[in-house]
Amino acid sequence: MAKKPSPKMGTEAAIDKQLAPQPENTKTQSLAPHTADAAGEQMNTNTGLPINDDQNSLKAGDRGPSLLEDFLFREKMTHFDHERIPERVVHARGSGAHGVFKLYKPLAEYTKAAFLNDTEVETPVFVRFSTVAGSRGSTDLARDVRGFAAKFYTTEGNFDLVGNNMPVFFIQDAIKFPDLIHAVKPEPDNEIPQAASAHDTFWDFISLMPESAHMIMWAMSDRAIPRSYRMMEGFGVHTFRLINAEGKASFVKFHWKPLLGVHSVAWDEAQNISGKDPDFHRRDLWDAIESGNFPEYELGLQIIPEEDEFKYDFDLLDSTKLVPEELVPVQRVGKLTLNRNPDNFFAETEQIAYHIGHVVPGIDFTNDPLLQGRLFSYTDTQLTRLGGPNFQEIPINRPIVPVHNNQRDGFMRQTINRGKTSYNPNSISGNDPQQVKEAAGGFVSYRERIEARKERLRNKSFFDHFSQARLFFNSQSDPEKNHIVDALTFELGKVKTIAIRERMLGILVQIDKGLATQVAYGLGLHLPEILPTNQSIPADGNPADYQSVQVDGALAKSEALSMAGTVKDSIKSRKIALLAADGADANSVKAVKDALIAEGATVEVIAPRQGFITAEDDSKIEVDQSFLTAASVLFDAVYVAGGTNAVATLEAEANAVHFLNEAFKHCKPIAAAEEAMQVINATYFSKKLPPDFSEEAVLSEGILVGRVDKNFTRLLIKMIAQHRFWEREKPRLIPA
Ligand code: HDE
Repeated sequence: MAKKPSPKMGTEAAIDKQLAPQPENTKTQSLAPHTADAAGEQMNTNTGLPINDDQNSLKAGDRGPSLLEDFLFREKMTHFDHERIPERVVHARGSGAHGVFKLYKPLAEYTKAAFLNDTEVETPVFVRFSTVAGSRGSTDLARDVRGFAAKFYTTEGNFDLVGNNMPVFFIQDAIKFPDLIHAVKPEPDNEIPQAASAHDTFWDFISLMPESAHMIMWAMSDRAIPRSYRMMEGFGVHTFRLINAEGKASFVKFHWKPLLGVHSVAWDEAQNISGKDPDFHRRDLWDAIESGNFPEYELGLQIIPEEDEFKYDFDLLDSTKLVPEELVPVQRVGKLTLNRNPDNFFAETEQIAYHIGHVVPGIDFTNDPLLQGRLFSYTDTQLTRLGGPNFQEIPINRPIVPVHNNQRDGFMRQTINRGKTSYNPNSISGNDPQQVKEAAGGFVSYRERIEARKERLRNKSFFDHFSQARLFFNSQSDPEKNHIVDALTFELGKVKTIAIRERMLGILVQIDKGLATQVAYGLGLHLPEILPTNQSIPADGNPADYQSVQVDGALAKSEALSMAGTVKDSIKSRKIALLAADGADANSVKAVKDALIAEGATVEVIAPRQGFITAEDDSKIEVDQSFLTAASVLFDAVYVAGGTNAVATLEAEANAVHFLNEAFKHCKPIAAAEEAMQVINATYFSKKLPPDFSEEAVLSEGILVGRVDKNFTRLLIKMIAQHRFWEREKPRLIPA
């Protein structure tokens, strides 16, 4: 008979401590027992044997062959040989951070989820951002969707909000996901191209899937090349359900709204960043957190009463559709702050396992066929990626509440379950662990009434593929529209099969004729006649499944879909390049630097060489980077210092002039001290300067030259906060 040992001593007490309920908000503390720190420690093997020599393998004589006996060598090398695990089949490239979520107001009216009811609690969260198509080592700046996955460690278990930075998806049914991913990944014969959708197989598939039209508009927009993970929105994509304590359900769409606004880079810039710093987003996230510029996002909810399920001209269960914010406003209900970098990339960011099925009481699913398929895929993929069914025991995946069930054994089991029973019901252990009654917090699936025939079909309410694609395009500003035209012309221009390009034009023309005309022009092709909507369907497809339904009276424009009106009131955490050389005017350098830093920006002095430059007054100015290590694409704005000798050097320094030309090309704010006009005159844009540097001109053109005083720095800050001056691209003549 099982005997409860008492009193508990030594290791037993330690085990009890681990198994005991954890106090709230203890994800960081719960990771502590698993965290190793070698500071001041001796080196030993995995069995604890102190190591005397880690430099030399065991040999027969000092020049002799190595010996098989060398168990120290073998342990070290065997571990190393097995250090890699399969990367994620999608979203392989990612970066993570710890944070906390704090609620603004209790949401009891809609949900009984504890973490959405208590405004006092700080719920620990781990977020992983990612690209989708590229491998683990691929560039951050690929044109791609970004993953935005958040694991909330709540007192009722883990809730995972596994979203993207775009509110819709390419396909309506999960059964098409393997096809979509096979099409976008590098082509299977030569594994080319890496982390890019600009190739035949992707566009072949897309041109045959009209349902992807809306998502393609997002993927070809600047949303696909964010300036920073800190400056992009997040979306749960599917419609979920919230359930309150009375069992009443509402539909909900989840949003993340970044407090710094939504900002992007230029496509040419993105391609350059990929070469200069492929870790650009990862570094940006890491550096921001290290320097205390904690990324912040508000959790937004679009709540739709159950009675309104059929109120819209699209189906709430169709993940290629969004709910326009004009129809259902986004309520901001709480804030996520990312405040701690991981201690170890592999143990935390790589091993974290998200799953859309990790919900808490008060949050439930709908019958969205994309969502339903995901419910299968996530656990399934972790079994291979993390090597078996015990991945929930990896420290980063453990909930902050203790886990008790009758699951046992399997590869790498960590928990030492006591007792004789691992089944339920049992009488030997008092039927422990006990099921939890609904009233006491036990999870109960939403009692949805379903009367249905089993069949492989899609409802007609899913067939309007173009109205929201058009809504998105029509909602963009002119520069944003131009970027979409350019992106499509670039991507389709890389497609070798002309028939695929033509078929895509057949899709685009159904979204917007002007858009299709411009892309056709760039490709040197004729615009196809507007096709009856089912003609772009594969011969063996079921046309009825694809025929697009045109909806009359749909919303013409939605401000929320454009980035033009985003937050532009802060330069916090922006990176400013300060170009200088020997003889720089120390006073104005200091004035500009101090003013920018006071507003939360980072300033780096870039000069012809590293070390120090000697200023006009003989003082020393520390250089952060030389023109060799720095590049304009890694900065948000540039300022050229004054000082007679400095400007003469910079004017003659081809790299400095190139730096400015490139910043101009990418529509960035450019400023210079009055004397540095000489350097500006060496650029190709000197002929395009505004007639004056009045406040109005500066804030519309993004160029400021003048005497450095309080008004200058005030304008400089206001100008940088605008982010980009896309209007500059209008003449479309800005090579660098
Ligand atoms: Fe995923 N997705 N997905 N996905 N997804 C994965 O799970 C899948 C979809 C998303 O940082 C995989 O652990 C299917 C939509 C993110 O670790 C896999 C379908 C959205 C991440 C998987 C979708 C996402 C993943 C690969 C179609 C936005 C990265 C590794 C039904 C709402 C999470 C893994 C991280 C990862 C399957 C579609 C978001 C294979 C079958 C829609 C952010 O399970």
